[in-house]
Amino acid sequence: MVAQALSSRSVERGCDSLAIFSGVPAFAEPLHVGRPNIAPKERFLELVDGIFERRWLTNNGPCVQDFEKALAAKLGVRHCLAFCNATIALEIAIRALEMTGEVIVPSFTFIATAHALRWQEITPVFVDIDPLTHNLDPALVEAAITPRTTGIIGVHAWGRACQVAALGEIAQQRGLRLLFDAAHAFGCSHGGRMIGAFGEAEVFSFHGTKFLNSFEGGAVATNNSALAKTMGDMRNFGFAGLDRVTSVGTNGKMSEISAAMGLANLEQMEHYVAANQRNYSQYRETLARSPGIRVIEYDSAEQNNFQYIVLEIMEGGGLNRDQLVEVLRAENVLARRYFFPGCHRMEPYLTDDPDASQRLPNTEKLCREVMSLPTGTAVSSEDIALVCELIRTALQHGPEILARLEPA
Ligand code: T4K
Repeated sequence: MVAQALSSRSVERGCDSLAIFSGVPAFAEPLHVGRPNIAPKERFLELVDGIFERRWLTNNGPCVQDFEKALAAKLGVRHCLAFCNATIALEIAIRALEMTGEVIVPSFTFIATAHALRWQEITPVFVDIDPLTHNLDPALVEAAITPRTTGIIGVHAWGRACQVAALGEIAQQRGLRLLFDAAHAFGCSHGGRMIGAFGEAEVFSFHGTKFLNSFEGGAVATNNSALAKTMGDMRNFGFAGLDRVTSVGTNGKMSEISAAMGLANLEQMEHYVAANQRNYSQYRETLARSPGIRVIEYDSAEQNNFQYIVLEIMEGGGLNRDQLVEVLRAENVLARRYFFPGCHRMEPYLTDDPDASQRLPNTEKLCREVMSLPTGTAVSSEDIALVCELIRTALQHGPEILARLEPA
């Protein structure tokens, strides 16, 4: 979205000009969080031509094989298996790792992490996160282990790595399986090593909203060849060869058209990182001096994909996060409250354990304070400047806005 989206009015004028009062949105069209990064159409169509010529549409076709090779090379892992989406990939990895009973996960994640367990009659045990990193707190993980615990799934929220060494140590000492949900973390590193090589396996998402997309898609990276073989069979109905089914399986295959999009996007990866990093720096610099806002940080010693612009709107100031989101949505800036309200407040988990929130104070707080802003290749520098102006105006005039929204 570029200049034509900007309205002529200046947002410096004060809160009268905000669309929540004036009804005239700053953006003529919605500015979304999660607009896909899209490869040049010609390159994608070139790969699609090959699919048409070969008449090979799915079932481990050449595009999928090329995509898997390219992913494994990028991540520095022995195996990278492509899947139809990350949710099925998580389910298969969980099953292949023989997790049962209880598995420790954060509640501060997309619902798919918890559902991938519960779908298989495994209880996700929600553990609180570190308020700074937004990732699992290893000390609390250790404290949550029971005789029924069989595994830990860490989530690298926003692409920032979990404490993989501490979690690895706990898993090893307590005989637990260790899997990472790396849905956000393609192209990110930890300790100079690409995320993908940690734990027993790591699961990426290539959904349209992700840094690297294949329309829908996912992958599991692992250095364990036996595990890769098991997951590969499960992905294909349990077939271990022609006419030979050796275990129960499902259909988790990636199609050729998805792999073509994945390959075309992979070639653009550096361009996407550069755009995201530019956007992130602009948001960060512009909002740096705004009281009550914290823009999450990325470790400059690591590789980051900068896919998420995540703000914490501290409570106790003027507008709270929900009110700010409401003000922005009126302007057509569709900020999102990921991962509100937390998995533990969604069904069936809320009914299973209605008191979980008491154990999860940091999750609860972040679910009230965190919001994501639009970024990616579809967002221009002018868009960001205007979004930041709107945020600053809204926060500066917090008390006045509140008084007008909720007249006494
Ligand atoms: N683990 C974690 C930690 C995850 O975050 C996710 C997915 C998963 C596992 C599971 O991965 P997959 O099975 O999906 O591969 C979105 C995505 O659907 C979901 O993939 C993602 N996480 C989650 C964080 O966000 P919604 O319900 O917010 O999607 P939706 O439809 O509201 O889209 C978000 C925005 O993106 C929209 O406002 C418009 C824009 N958009 C979306 C699509 C699909 C576009 O502009 N174009 C598009 O094609 O879940």
